[in-house]
Amino acid sequence: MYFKFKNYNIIEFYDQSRFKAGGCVTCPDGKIVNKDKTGCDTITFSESEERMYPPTRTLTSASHTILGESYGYGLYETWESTRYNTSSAGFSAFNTSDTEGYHGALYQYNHGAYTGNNFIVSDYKGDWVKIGLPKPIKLTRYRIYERPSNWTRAPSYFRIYGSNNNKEWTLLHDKNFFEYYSDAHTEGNVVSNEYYKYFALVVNKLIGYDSLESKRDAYALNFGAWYIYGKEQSE
Ligand SMILES: [Ca+2]
Repeated sequence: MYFKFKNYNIIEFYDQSRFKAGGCVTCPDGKIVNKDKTGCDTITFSESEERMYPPTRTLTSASHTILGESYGYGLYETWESTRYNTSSAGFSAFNTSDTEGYHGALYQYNHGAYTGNNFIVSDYKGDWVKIGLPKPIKLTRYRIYERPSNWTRAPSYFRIYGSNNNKEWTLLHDKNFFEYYSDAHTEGNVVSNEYYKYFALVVNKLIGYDSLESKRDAYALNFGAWYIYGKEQSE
């Protein structure tokens, strides 16, 4: 990783207050410095306010560039484990005018419980949606909205993972109980000290698993929207 802070560059990043600095006007290259207590200067570490990613909910394809926004501009990439059809692929979870949203392949779930073999990390199975952001963020919270006409197919028990290489994943959130609010969303806060460029949502059980009504319809993952909130590092 490489960061630039004021008049010198951060070569290695140990935690939020310790860095190895190089290319500095007044510091020797390779010196380890502290955020507020340094031998040469004070590094001001800052991060943005919590913001929504992507900044506009207008993704129309698996590789979509957002321009003209004050933050979060650049390339957004999405992937999905299975899909019902091309218009309901992973990107549609990030397009709010499309209430149908992401729709996985049929019969991957039985009465809301996952029966397939897809995963992000092998100890937790489920259909999944992944997104790659232009810049890493520290995930702070999320919201997931049902598709109004197919609410029993929305995520109920799920995990959220983060990655910086789209290969190795860190578990950030594990929701293992049913919780939906009256305006058809579930949400949660996430405590994470790391910045990640990729996020994955893996769904093991659908609302229909706990619902007495329309339980039989819960045989595919389908939801309207996934909102991601986080903070990015300021330069
Ligand atoms: Ca949508």
